[in-house]
Parts: sequence; structure tokens; C-alpha cells
Amino acid sequence: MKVDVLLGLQWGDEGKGKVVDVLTPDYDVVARFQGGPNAGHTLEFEGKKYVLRSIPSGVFQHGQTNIIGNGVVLDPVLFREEAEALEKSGTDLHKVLKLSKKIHLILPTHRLLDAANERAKGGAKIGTTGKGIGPTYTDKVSRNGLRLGDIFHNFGKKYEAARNRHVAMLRSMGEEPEFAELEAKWLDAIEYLRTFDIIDSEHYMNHCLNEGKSVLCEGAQGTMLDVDFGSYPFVTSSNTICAGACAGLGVAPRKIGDVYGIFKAYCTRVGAGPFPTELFDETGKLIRDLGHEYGAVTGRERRCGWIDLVALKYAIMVNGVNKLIMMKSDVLDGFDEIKACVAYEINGERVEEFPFSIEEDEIKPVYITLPGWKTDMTKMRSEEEFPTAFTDYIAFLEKELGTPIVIVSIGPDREQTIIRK
Ligand code: 2SA
Ligand code: MG
Repeated sequence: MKVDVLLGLQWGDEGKGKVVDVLTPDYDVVARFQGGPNAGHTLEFEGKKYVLRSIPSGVFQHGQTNIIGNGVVLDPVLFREEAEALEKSGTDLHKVLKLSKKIHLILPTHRLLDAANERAKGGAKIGTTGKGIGPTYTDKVSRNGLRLGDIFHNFGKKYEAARNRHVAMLRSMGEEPEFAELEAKWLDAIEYLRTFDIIDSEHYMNHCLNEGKSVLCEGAQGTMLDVDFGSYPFVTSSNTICAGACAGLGVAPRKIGDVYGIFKAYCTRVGAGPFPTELFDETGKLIRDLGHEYGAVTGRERRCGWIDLVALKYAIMVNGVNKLIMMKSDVLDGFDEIKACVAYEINGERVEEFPFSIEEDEIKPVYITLPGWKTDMTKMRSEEEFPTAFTDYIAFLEKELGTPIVIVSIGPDREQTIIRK
């Protein structure tokens, strides 16, 4: 049995949560492999809205096992809030969720370090989500991290050593940290975590595969935020690409099956960093309002712009995407014209391959203008109903990207999802 992977191809917020929820009925296991509470996956059904941060989006289905893999960083306090809210709404989370012993823990002092690092960067700050993601991955890679499995072995001592090291770091940055209240909550949340099934998830995953179970891996953030291939240094601290699923769950590359790539019919980004097709005009504002483009985690306004096919092709390449999913085309339903960036002009030269840096001020997107479909598509339920201009738009994208678009989402609800034949 193969492992399918679902990934965001832009700067996050492509609508992965909704699609995982739609796809999960076909899978036995749903797993997260990277990121942490910097993700915010929004799902809407039966008139209710749910935001998931660390918990896989498969928890709303019946019978699936959900795994938080070793590549994830977990904040016990935020996990507890999320878990308790889910249990209140009727999900038996203890039954459907398993966590890897190798997950790295986000400490209260990691959050403080995240904020202190940003302050120290001044004008060059990344605009992080403030959840302690960077410092936690830094500790992991520098071999100073604290893992979930550590809570079973002499935990108090290990925690104090890590905390004291962080306090010394903060002091050296001129900060006097205060976190007694948060620490108490955090230690309580560690006790809460003990009530869950904490496992050697790499063994579990591979047993599942050997038993013929199907697995869906749910990416967080997007390819343009990948620490290696994104718009570095304005990226997150994990590998958001397909290969991250192997490292973040302990499954071999040979086991990867379909790679689903999700993109929006336009483009957004939160936080700082370059964004070649960003719109600063009324059209940008209109996309933000119509698409409700505000962050699920921080509530920040998302920067909006036209679809960037140079970046998308790059994302498809590094992930090996074989199936595309287009989200939020309904936001463009009323537009007379739609633009797509097909190349960059850098120092007067046309560039079609995504370059080392997109930070240059001289980078100019080269656009193709396509006619809008000017039709409310939100009530359509099959592709036979699509207006011709929309079908043409899809055909244009498929040709440019060399990959079929298998699902089109025309609204936030589960029902507003069209599977193409
Ligand atoms: P961090 O906190 O260290 O990961 O921040 C580093 C940069 O990464 C950006 N970032 C994000 N941008 C968009 N969406 C994010 N999460 C989504 C959400 C969830 C998703 O909030 O809805 O789609 O998975 C996310 N997480 C991090 C951040 O703005 C910084 O630029
Ligand atoms: Mg999101």
C-alpha cells in the first residue's frame, strides 16, 4: 500500500484542511509530518467552522487513525486547548489520535525566544507566527531538543536544564523573561498529554502499510515556506515539501504514491518576504475581502496577488506533484479579467525557471490576461455545469503546469467540491 501526500504549493493557506477532510474517507490513516501550531487548518461543515493547528484534519471522519509524526513540533498548552475543544464538540480524540514519541516539544521559553529573535532582527524580521517554531527546530537540529517521549524518563530534570539554557540565552539578548504562569499551564498540559497514546509512530506507520492500510499525509504551510526551497530566509523552519513526509514520519521514499498539490486560483502570503505578483491596488483588496484572506492563527491580513505559475511549476517539480487541486476559484467569479504570471523579467531578461532569489526589486512579473467567467459557480455540483471561460482557464493552467487538475473547490463547504473525471 502506498502513502499519498497532500501539500500546499504556495505560501500556505491554500485550503488543505478542507481537502484533507474531503479526501479522508478514502484513507485509513491521516498523518501530520511537519510544522506545528503555526498551521491553522480551517474546516467547515454542517454550518460549523473548526480550526485545527496540530491535530490532523482526519479527526472528523469515523474510524480513521490520526497520527502526529516525529517531524512535528508540539506546544502542549495549545494542543490541550485544541483537543479539549474537539472533545467538547463530540470527537473521541483519545480513540482516534496517536502521537510520536519523537515529536519535539515547544517550551514556554521557545515562544519567548521566537519573539526576542524577531525583535533583534528589527526591520528584517520574518513576521513569524510567534509560536516558537524556529527556536524549537533550532534546538532539534542543534541536538538540544526535548521530545515527547522524554516525559516518561526523568522529565523534570531535562525540562529544567532546557529552560535554564533558554533563560540564559534570553538574558544575553537583554531580555528578562517572565513565564511562571505559562509554565504552570505548560506542566499541567504535559500531564494531560500523558493520557494520550504516545507511540513509536515510525513502527506503527510501517505496520499499517504492511497490513495494506492506506495513508494520507497532510502538509502544513506551503512549498514557498520550505526551509530549503522557499523564499529563504522568509520561510518556516521545516521541510514542507513531499520529502518532509518521509523524514517526518519514517516512511521510505519508495512508499510514496500520489502527491496532491493544492493551490489557490490566486496567491496570498502572510508575514514578511518577497512576493512577485503581490497587488497593492483595489484588485488586491477585492481578493482579500472576497476571499476572507485573514490568517487562521494570527488573524493577520494576508497579502494578495495573481497566481504565479513560475513559482507553481517549481513547487510541482520539487514535490513531484501528479495531481493538482485548485481552491477558491469562486473568489474570482465576478472578475472581468484574470491574470496569470508566466515568467519573471529580471534585469530586462525573461526568466521562466524559479530563480535563487526573488528578492530583487527589479523582478517584474510577466502576465497573461485571460477572460473571466463572470458566473456564480458556488452552487454548481458537477463540471458539466462549468462555464466555457472557466473550462478554458483550467485547460490553460493544466497545459502550463503539465499536471492535471483533479479537484476544483468552489466554496468553503464540503459540498462545494467538484471531483473531475
Ligand atoms: P513561523 O512561525 O516561524 O513558522 O513563521 C515563519 C514564516 O512562515 C509563515 N507561516 C505561515 N504563512 C501562512 N500560513 C501559515 N499557516 C497557515 C495558517 C496554515 C497552513 O495560518 O492558516 O496553511 O498550513 C503559516 N505558518 C507560518 C509566517 O507568516 C512567516 O512568514
Ligand atoms: Mg491556513
